[in-house]
Amino acid sequence: MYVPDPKILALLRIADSVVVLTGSGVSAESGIPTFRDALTGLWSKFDPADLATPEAFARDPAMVSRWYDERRRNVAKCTPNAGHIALVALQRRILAAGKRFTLITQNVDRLHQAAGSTDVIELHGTLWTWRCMDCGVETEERGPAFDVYPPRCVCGGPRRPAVVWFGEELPKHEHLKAQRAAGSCRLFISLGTSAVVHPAAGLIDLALRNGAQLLEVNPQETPYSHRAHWCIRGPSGEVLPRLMDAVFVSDKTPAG
Ligand code: BV8
Ligand code: ZN
Repeated sequence: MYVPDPKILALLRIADSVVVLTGSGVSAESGIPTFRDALTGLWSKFDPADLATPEAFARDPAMVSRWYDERRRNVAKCTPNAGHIALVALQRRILAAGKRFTLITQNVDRLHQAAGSTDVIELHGTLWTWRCMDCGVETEERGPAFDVYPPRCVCGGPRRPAVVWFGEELPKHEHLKAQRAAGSCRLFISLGTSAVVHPAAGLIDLALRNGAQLLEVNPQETPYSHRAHWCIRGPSGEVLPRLMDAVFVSDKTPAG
């Protein structure tokens, strides 16, 4: 049973600026395979990093768009888990105290928003939006499978998921906002990410360079574990609610 360290509880209470960076591990307990596990079943023979590229789409737009649409429809069946919900409580608590809270995600499933998180910085876009390769029109897709792959735009152009593929630049505005937050926070929480994809993982370096304390929540080690001030080895759906309870409950117990 995980017992929160009193020092991390104190920091969660006093930090005037908290940044959380999430990866696909935070959605694992909602039934969404992590990015590195994303290729199950018929996709298992592919490496996700090979499919999540403009080259793969150019080579086989039908297959790549089908993979993304299958992920979209799988996510549609999933709901936020206790870890997502604990992050909403953390954001509300910190904002209510007049302090700064920034949630940065590499995830493309929008489960943070579904749980109630606001002002989420999406570094890698989202599965729910599809963009025409010819005219650039973007549309939200919440329906059943497309009737043709790649799906076609009204202008006739092929449409792709509005995610950031390997080799593509992160959305400038989002990346800048994330860098500003990471570069000026007191506490940086790396949650459910293998922290190997850049430039997103570089935000952890930025936070450490600015003197932030680093908390890593992940069942596994990552390349940043040895630089973290605290590592909590466990699933976010279990760890976060306990952490929030410990911070909030002790806040509520009468002093003395
Ligand atoms: C770019 C969208 C250049 C698509 C994704 C240095 C600097 C800059 C770039 C690079 C660099 N070095 C290398 C690069 C190139 C590359 C890169 O980082 N490669 C890696 C593989 C080495 N980066 C890029 O290409 C980036 N673009 O650099 O452009 C440029 C510059 C200017 C002009 C033009 C071009 C773009 C990267 C974005 C790629 N798109 N996603 C899609 O989703 O299909 S990345 C993909 O990986 C997902 O977004 C995912 O979120 C992300 C990170 O993976 P994780 O989320 O961490 O998932 P993973 O499976 O790895 O790990 C899951 C973790 O959860 C594990 O640690 C596990 O232990 C943990 N876990 C499991 N269960 C739980 C849990 N944790 C908590 N609770 C649980 N229950
Ligand atoms: Zn079009």
